[in-house]
Amino acid sequence: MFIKQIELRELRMRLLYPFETSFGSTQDRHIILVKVTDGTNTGWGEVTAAEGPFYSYETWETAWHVLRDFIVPQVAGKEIREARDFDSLVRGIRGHNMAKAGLETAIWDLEAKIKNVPLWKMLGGSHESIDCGVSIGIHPSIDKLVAKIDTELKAGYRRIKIKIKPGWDVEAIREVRAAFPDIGLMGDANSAYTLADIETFKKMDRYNVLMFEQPLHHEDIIDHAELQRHIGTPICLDESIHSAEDARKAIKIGACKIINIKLGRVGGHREARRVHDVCRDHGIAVWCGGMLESGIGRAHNVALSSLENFSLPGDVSASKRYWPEDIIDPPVEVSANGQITQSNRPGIGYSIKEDLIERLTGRSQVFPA
Ligand code: OSB
Ligand code: MG
Repeated sequence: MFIKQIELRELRMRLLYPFETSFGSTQDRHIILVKVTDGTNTGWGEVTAAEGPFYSYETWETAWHVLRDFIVPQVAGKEIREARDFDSLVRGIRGHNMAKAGLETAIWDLEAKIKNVPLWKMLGGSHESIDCGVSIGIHPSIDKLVAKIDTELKAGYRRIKIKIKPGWDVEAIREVRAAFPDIGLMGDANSAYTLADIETFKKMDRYNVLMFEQPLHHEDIIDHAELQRHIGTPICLDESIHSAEDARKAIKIGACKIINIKLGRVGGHREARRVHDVCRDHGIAVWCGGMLESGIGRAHNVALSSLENFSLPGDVSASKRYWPEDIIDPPVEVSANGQITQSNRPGIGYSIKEDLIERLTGRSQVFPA
């Protein structure tokens, strides 16, 4: 596979609604797209870094810098056997997994298009349709949160995740559970707590919650293992897991019973699959996380979720929950029973609306120039 040309584009896209987590609120997104071609076929990937260094240290601006100055020069003009060989070209660059994943996932799409197979099949996936959940941000009141959950349940979603933070936790969980006694419910703290908050988790432990996602520090596994010993509700790690090695160690010390896999956080499809395999081998369930992606990142998440051990509903939901108009055609759609069906077209399986992308583009750069 000859990596003839790589194009970076920075898009500005406004979410339909602001999304609030324990680390802040976002609505105006900057999305970096990566387009890669061998001269005949084209692959697309998305950088999932956010506007500021709050979920992780990466931002769309650091990703642009690291792609332009370090990652792209290692890859443009090179011949690689398979997408999985991308790793060997960028091994010397530490961290910046979201920047790497933008290009890595584009190369997977390109390889699948060259081979004329759907990406999910090339990845070795088996789920022809995937179960979908939603992630619901912090709301101005519990009544508004309950109303939002009601809407999402009526749309068919199979699992509800609410964001929690100190002051928006025990009561929110208790009231949501009272309003919906039987739903699959979970809370995501995005690292808002410390071990001093064990009592808060013991209180929330009573409401039959599926899991608490990343309750403690974004780089911790030790304290998570201690918290897990005090509560029955499974802990799911998000921020702390950047590789299959991280997953192996977290599992070994009992820091989690579930792992959320995000392509950006782990650096792309190859490492995502390795995390998946480590978890499968240890009986740890995984699900696919989301980063408020455009349709391109979303399509990659749908394909990834086809792997066998993605056995819990992910944060992979319909395009129309996020965007007035998505940049792929058709948009990602969720059926009335809360599922997305895999496309059987080559690569990510969706058409790219290049005219719309052009209109949304703030800046772009082509390599080699
Ligand atoms: O922690 O899973 C998270 C969004 C941005 C940053 C971090 C997270 C999230 C979400 C949203 O929960 C998932 C989505 O709907 O894309
Ligand atoms: Mg999370």
